[in-house]
Amino acid sequence: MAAALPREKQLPDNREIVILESVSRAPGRTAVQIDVLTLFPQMFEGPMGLSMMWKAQERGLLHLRLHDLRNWGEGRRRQVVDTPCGGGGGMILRADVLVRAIEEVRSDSTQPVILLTPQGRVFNQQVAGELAQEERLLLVCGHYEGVDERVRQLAISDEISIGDYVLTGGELAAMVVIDATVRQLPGVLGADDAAARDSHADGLLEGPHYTRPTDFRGLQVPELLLSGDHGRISTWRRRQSLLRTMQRRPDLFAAAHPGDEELDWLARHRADGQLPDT
Ligand code: 6GU
Repeated sequence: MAAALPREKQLPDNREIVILESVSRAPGRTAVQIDVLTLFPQMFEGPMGLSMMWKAQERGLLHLRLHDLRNWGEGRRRQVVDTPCGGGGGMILRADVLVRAIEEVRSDSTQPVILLTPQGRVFNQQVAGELAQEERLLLVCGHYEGVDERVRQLAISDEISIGDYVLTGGELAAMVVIDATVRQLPGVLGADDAAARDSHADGLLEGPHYTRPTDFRGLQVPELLLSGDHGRISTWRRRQSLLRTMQRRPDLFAAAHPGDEELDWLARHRADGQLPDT
C-alpha cells in the first residue's frame, strides 16, 4: 500500500495537486487522463490506490490527477462556498472559484467537463462506454446544496448522476464513473476481453459462475461446464444469461432482442415452472 500514498506535485502556477503515482503509458493502448476537482482528494486514495484502478495507473492506462478545490478558494480562509442568494439553508459552491479552477485545470476547451450531481443524466454501462472513448475528462464533484447555476452555464458540458438517491457529495459518484469507465479500456482487465463478458456489456446480466470444488455441501457444478464442450457451454451461458435477466430485470430483457430459438427455449422453461409468468 505504501506505493499508493499520494505524491505531492506542483502545477506551473504553484497550486498543489495530488497525483497518484503512475508510470508511462503502455505502447499501443488507449489511455485516459482524468482530472478531478474535489474538496476531498483524500477520499480517492483508497479506491483508486488498489486493485484494478491502481494497476491501470501503473500500466499507464489511467492518468488520474486529483485537484483540491480549496486551492482556488478566495481570501485568507480560501472560501469556496457562500450562502444562497434569497436565503434558505445550506451552502453553495461559488461560481468564481469553480469556474477559475475548471479553466486552470482543463488542458483545452475540448476536454469534457462533467459535473457529478443527482440532477444529471443517469449513469449506466453505455454512458461508461461513451466516456471510455475520450482521451481526457474533467470531473467536478459537487458538494453541499449544490453549485452556483452560472457554473453550469459557463463551464460544464455534461452532468451525470449515478442513481436516484442523494449522496453527501460527488466524490463517491466520481469514483463509480472512473471505475466503470476505465475498466472498459483495453488492457485494464488483462489480456483477454473480460470487459465484453461483463453483466450489462450485451444488455444482459451474466448467468451463474462456478469454480472448484465440483461438489460443495452436496451442491454440484452443472455437468456441462465440466464437459469441455465449448459450443454447448457457450449456448448454456447465453441461455442462463437470458433467463436471469428475464427473472431479475425484465426492463433490460425487453431491450435485449433475444432470437426466436432463445425465446422458444425460455418459453419451455417458463412452462416447466422455472420462471414466473410475469
Ligand atoms: Cl453524482 N452526486 C450526489 N451528491 N448525489 C448523487 C449523485 C451524485 N448521483 C446520485 N446521487
